[in-house]
Amino acid sequence: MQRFSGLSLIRRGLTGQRGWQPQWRQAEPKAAYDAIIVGGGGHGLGAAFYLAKEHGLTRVAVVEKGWIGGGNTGRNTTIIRSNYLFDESAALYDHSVQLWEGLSQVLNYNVMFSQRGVMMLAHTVHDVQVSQRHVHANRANGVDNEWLTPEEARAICPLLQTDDIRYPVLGAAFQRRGGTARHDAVAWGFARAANALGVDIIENCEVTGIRRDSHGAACGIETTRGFISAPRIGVSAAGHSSVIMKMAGVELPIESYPLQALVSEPVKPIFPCVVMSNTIHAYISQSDKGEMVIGAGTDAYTSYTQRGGLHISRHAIEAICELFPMFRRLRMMRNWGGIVDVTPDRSPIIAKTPVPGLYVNCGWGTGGFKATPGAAHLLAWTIARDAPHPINAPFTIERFRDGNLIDEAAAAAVAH
Ligand code: FAD
Ligand code: PYC
Repeated sequence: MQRFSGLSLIRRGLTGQRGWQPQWRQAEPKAAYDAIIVGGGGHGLGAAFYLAKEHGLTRVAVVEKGWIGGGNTGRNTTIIRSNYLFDESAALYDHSVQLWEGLSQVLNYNVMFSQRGVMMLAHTVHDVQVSQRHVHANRANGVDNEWLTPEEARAICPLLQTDDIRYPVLGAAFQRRGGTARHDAVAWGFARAANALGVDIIENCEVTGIRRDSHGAACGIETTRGFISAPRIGVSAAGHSSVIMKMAGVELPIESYPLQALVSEPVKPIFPCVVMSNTIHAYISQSDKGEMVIGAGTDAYTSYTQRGGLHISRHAIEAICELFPMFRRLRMMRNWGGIVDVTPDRSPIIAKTPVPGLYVNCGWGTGGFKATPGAAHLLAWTIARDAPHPINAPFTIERFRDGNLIDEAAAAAVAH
């Protein structure tokens, strides 16, 4: 790692940072690797890192059609929590939260993981019952979550308006270990650490086909920069997962929708935690730069455009202004969208596929940022051992055929 004294930092800043070394090499594709990961988001970069670090596979390439972190990793509202209902999900998401807790140290890169707490509001009697069920199920699974009265919620988040509004707040579930992290830093930290272990990160290289050998096994990828062979291919391409898997003849039960977010002008630190409302489709936190980061729901129609309908973000802003009247005077700076990959039961797939040598990590929908280190860790395990880890064993493609669904619609938070 490069170290600079204060003075040398100032000198470098004033001279256009000449001499700073890139954090990862711009690798050229080689003819062959031991494993290829398709998709340079946090999940794909993380999987390459864990393949090298924990499984000794260093002839690994991450192939990204654009720039790393330019997909949903760099477009999301960074909410991290593990308060899902079912045992399988609690184990999966809490595995990830535990990895988040040590990630800056493991990567030697500050991913700015901030356990400021995630508050999920209940506005109706039905909301209260569902939320309390989650609190009880979480606690039975050793996942922290607690029920707050409106007064207790206001004590934690004083700007919250609980009464005299269209959807009064009847209480809230609060996971104190939940919070946020810096999205770009997660991609950059994994890229830098994977690169240091010998992984090739190949940007501006689109995968256009998956080649299978005479036995039907995956044996390489066609790309805009030529064919690259590998006996193990992991696809981690979020909204484009079904498109890529179709190249190998695998149909996924996934639909892709735009999901959008927006940020306000920066203001002084005023917002101590994350607040989400599933019922009125809005969620909000404050970034370390001071911007209020606000998220909306998905569009009603499938699409691959990285933007959403204006009425969807307007609805989210109306909800936020109702819950936090003070924010009516904030100016919004920009909005954007990402393409989220939604499964019928709102749970992900991290699994082997019917094609030998082909593995997939997808279906995270609106909620995969929180899972970044966990999904990456489990995908690497599954690729390296050609078998799932016990934590991801239930998250197969076949569960949709066999009926072993893990229905997390109520915990997925964003209506989709
Ligand atoms: P990505 O970061 O999208 O990486 C996939 C990569 O694959 C992309 O970089 C893409 O360019 C690449 N790719 C696609 N096709 C090809 C190809 N043919 N060849 C090569 N590369 C290809 N989750 C949460 O947990 N908390 C949140 O608060 C949250 N908020 C969200 C808000 C918004 C607005 C959005 C859009 C999503 C949100 N999510 C949230 C979901 C979360 O962002 C994603 O689930 C997660 O980031 C997925 O990470 P990934 O690495 O799998 O995907
Ligand atoms: O999964 O917590 C979540 C989430 C919040 C906003 C979008 N997804």
